[in-house]
Amino acid sequence: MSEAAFIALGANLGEPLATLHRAREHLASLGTLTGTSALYRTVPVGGPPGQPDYLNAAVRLQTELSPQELLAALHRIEAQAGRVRRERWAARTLDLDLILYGAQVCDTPGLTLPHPRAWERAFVLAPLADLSPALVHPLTGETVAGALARLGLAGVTREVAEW
Ligand code: PH2
Ligand code: MG
Ligand code: MG
Repeated sequence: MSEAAFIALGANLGEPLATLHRAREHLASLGTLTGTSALYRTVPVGGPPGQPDYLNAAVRLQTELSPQELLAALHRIEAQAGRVRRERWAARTLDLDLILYGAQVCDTPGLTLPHPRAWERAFVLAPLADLSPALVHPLTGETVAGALARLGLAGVTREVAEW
């Protein structure tokens, strides 16, 4: 049985747009891409000062992979993009976060679903709203559009619709 997964993409080192294009191609090999958000330029949230702005986006992937298999695949794609894990929230060539996997809820050392901070971050919610504004958080019931209205769009600029 396949499930709809929402994956957030972020990059702020190297050549972010080329990296996101390559990442989307890799993601397409994990199932069927059924949606791609617009591309956003966003001010870094947290982490060391002086980082470049991020490019952020999101995709919807219909996949037969389990959440754990999908997460492992996301980590492989990050590694292929030259991701080096240093301090938390440091600048990175590529970050692929599994935001939602159907309505599944889990909290294990390696994987928390939904992604624990997604509904507090406009740089995740703005791309998600392009895909599914009425999508609800499985635990709180808050929609993506509702959370985005609550947070506002400060620091998040829609760059291009198609990329
Ligand atoms: N990712 C982070 C921390 N801060 N800020 C922006 N604007 N975009 C991101 O993707 C991002 C961030 C941790 O993954
Ligand atoms: Mg992240
Ligand atoms: Mg991550």
